[in-house]
Amino acid sequence: MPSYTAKDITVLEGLEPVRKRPGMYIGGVGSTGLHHLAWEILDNAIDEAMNGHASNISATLHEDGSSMTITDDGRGIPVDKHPQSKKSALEVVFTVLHAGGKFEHGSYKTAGGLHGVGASVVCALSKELVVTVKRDGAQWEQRFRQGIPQGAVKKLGPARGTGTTVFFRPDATIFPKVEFDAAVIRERLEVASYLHKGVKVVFEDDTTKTRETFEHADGIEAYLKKLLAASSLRTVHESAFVLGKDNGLRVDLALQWTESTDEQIRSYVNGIPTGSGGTHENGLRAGIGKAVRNFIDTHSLTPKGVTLTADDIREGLVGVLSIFIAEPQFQGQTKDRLNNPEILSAIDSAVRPPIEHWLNHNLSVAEAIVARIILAARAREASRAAQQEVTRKSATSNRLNLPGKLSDCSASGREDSELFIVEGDSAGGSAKQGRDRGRQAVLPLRGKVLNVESASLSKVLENKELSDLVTALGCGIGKSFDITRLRYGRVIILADADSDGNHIATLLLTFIYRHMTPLMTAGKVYLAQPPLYRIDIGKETHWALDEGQKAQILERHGKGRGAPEITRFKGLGEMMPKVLWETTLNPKTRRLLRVEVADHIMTDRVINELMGKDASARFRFIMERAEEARELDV
Ligand code: 0RA
Repeated sequence: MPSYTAKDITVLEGLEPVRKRPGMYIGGVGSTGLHHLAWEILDNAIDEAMNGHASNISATLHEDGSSMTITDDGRGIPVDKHPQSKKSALEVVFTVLHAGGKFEHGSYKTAGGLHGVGASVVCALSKELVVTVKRDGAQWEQRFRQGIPQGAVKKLGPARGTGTTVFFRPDATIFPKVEFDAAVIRERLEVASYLHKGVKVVFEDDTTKTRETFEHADGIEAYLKKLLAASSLRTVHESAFVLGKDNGLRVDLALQWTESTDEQIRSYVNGIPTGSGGTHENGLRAGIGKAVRNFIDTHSLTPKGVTLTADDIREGLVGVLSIFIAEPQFQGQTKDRLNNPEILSAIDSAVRPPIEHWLNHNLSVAEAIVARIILAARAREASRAAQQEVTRKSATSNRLNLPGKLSDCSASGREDSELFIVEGDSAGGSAKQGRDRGRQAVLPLRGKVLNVESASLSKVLENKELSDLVTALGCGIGKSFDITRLRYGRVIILADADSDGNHIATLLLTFIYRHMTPLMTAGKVYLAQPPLYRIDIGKETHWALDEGQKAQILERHGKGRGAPEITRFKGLGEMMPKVLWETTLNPKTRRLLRVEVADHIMTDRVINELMGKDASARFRFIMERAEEARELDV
């Protein structure tokens, strides 16, 4: 490696544009932009480690929550004078936009972050930034404010070893909120320790006085293990497929087939989490598909009469993919989908031969995987007929096929229409009378809703309550689910505020999550919030959703106004239609919880574990979901 000194750094431009238009450089001045500052400094430290010069990184979130220090034990940023500008290299790195080794040929390779390139942006947007370097037998320091050096780099005294420490405090005149989120930082550091195996990453959170060390010799293989353990999914084979490649393009991959019915791949580009459908993920899918198909064809393993689709091959697959490329381009609403077209075939051809090789050299593993794939194909073919039947019945055009119990609304099919799924006939009756007939439809559910977690799809479709629901929604089910045919803008579960009600809501949520996932991920599913108490104080009536609200209302309104009268509702069925309208149905006064799926792997775990036999556990599940759900004032 050629020696790298200050003369290798190209001078580009000053920092005024960064302070004028911070969004151009960090994507905005909200929380994401604020954390971007930390990622820039962290990436520089990680680069130093990736290039084999550092093995320890530590990040400290200081007690104030709005300043950080990031340290690495790498070579230390050069402090010698730049021949043209007469400034230290350190100063150039922190005050000149785009200064850094990355764009220079022959200096050193960086696959990951920007190695100094983003440092000046962080400096420009920090009220205070202090760099401390240990190298050449001494400790050096330079201080900056809003990107302006407060003097030259100075020698503090003799020191052993090498390394770089950057303290920075984001500028409150740029960022409306300067507090970092410790959980976000922790997650990024933990993932970094998996994606860069062997690097020891320490997180010191002085806001809570806690300290954690992340270090994984097995890299993303360990990451996959952790994800699988957390999800409690059963695996189809013992050890994962693991690939670590670095010839021009660095690719790390760990794959394992499980009994899950979905495919879950986490992907990263340059250590940054990426969304589904990027060119790297598509390349991976193509590569896996071709490798497995080749193996199956070579060994003539397809049974007569079965056709294997790409989805069958990847059903149950859980994996982590991490790649490092020079100039990633991102697309999509949240800019998290990789868009570099050349990456598709590059990843495809990087993963296909090794996967095929692995299958051929681990025949018992391959056999288990192929059996899993054939099972997926058979299950799909067996359920297709049943699915088509239900889908046919639920065709939007054919209102005659709607379930008899459904009280439809005249606006069905419109975005502002709502379907209330109501537990029990008497509650269903109140809802029917109390609703806005124009916009609100009611489907009462009578019998037990089947626990779909332990039932096959054909059993699910035999269940009257669930098949009525499928028909009312109009989208079909499973792989033929088509959200564009949804007959209502919102689907609202209305169940009693007791443990039975929670149980039913949980069963319904599980059913929707398992067989109509897009309905949930599109944010169409809500939980109604019927009150548990009516509190009459003088002439005023208040409603409370729970004990906490009851106490609050009594505290706020009950003082010195005679004895309040408190009624606890035994169930929705007891509520007069007018009361149900006022408290729970009327969009102007009600509250709804939107059910959101934050993480498919964790949701799988929660459902697998809690939909077992333990009723109290089910109860907890729904309570947790409700807390995660975002509160809406609609
Ligand atoms: C360029 C050259 C050299 C070190 C670095 C950059 C460097 C940058 C950062 C940013 C955070 N930590 C860092 N550590 C090192 C050194 C070249 C040499 O010593 O030959």
